[in-house]
Amino acid sequence: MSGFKAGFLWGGAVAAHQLEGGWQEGGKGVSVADVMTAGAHGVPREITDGVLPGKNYPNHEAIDFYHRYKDDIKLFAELGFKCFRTSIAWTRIFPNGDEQTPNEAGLQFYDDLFDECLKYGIEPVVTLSHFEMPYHLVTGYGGWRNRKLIDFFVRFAKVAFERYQHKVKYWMTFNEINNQANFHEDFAPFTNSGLKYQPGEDREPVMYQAAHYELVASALAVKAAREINPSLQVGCMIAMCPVYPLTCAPDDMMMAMNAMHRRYWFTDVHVRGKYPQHLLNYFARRGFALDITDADRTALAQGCVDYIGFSYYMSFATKATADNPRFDYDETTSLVSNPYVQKSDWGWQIDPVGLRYSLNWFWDHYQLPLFIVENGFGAIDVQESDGSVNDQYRIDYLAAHIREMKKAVEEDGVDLMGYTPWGCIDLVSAGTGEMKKRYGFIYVDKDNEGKGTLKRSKKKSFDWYQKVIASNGETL
Ligand code: P53
Repeated sequence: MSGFKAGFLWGGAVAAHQLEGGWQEGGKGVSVADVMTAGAHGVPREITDGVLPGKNYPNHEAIDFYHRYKDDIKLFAELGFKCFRTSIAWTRIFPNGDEQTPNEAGLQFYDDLFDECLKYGIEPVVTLSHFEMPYHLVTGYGGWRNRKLIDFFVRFAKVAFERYQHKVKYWMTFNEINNQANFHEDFAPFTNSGLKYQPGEDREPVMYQAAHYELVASALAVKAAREINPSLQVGCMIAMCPVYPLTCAPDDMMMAMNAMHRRYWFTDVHVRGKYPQHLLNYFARRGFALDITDADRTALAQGCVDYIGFSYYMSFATKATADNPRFDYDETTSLVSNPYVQKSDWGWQIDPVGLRYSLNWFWDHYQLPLFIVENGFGAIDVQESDGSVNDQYRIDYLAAHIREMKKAVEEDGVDLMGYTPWGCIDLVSAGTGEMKKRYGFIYVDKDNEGKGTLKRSKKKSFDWYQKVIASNGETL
């Protein structure tokens, strides 16, 4: 007997900008993903001033899911998916983000896409904002540093809830909202919040302000969803990389605790509807004067999420240093390598036990249903001359994580709703813009330079995952 509950949501996850392509079709506007070039491991993606000639923008075509979704969903059905997590490209619905009325062609595209899923009994799970906000909101408003974005997002969310309420039950507001805790790099502030910093600008308070507006917008969206249709379930989406102390030295433990505070306070606000005191004290100590109103506090309290969606790829480690007596966490300098785990080719620390730990951490803190909406192994696949891809390493990674997830459910008693491995079909990497960092059960013939037939084929992991789902996680 499997410990996974009846109706456990086995599936796969993607995001619109990473697979759809069709960046100018159906009236779609330019998104932040459309102005990011391809990078590589150690080579950041360039964020250009608009779309410039001669640059390689991998998201413009991606894997052309926009035209091929029917065939791809057929393959998902063959895998036995119970659900399919994708996002709605905000720019298909509101091309510039600040329009009063939505773009009907964009709305129709997602009607057709969700219908295609439902035809096979696959339940769509939808993220509203997954690293693809309208670029116009960056150039015209400064991104989420501007309070006006709350209204634009809530308008978008309401349109989506109203239109798809009978097709989509499970929603998430902001993908990996806490990535921007890494505010010294340009990637997360831009993809999360459309933030571009001035040279020399104090980045940290800007990040907190943007995150605050997003949390208010998220809470208002949750409230709106309940008013539109009480059966809708709206979750948050957190990037979970648990931060371990490098040693059991008490100061290392304090450093790890503070790192967890700085990365996961977002969850506190989403779930409990208010800021944790440690963060308010930190704002006071640093002299951050943020625009947080009484109306915002009321909104946060009235818009607590129904479940916690999270991604899990890796764990982090940290240690205290003599020059940091307050244990302040800075994601670009505070992390150290964990000597007990292996790393992927992209330096991500592989740690299946960390998934069990993370499930327990969330459950102990919040007692809300949990949904693992991303997990996976980005790797270089080799297609043999007969077209096959022997991705045993991916099977090993996923099986090890599912084993730990099972212990969290069966032995530790966490309430887990489902599991959707990332990039179930190969797609454009968010972090690097590469095609060669692959996650899929389905291989897509396309390379980093954008060349290839886009033909789909099944990898070895396809048959494996099909059996995992069919056995409700018993056959690994
Ligand atoms: P890529 C960083 C750390 C953890 C998850 O990532 C992250 C990131 C951002 O790179 O992103 C999530 O494609 C994200 C997806 C993304 C996936 O993880 O960089 O929600 O959009 O594709 C994997 O290998």
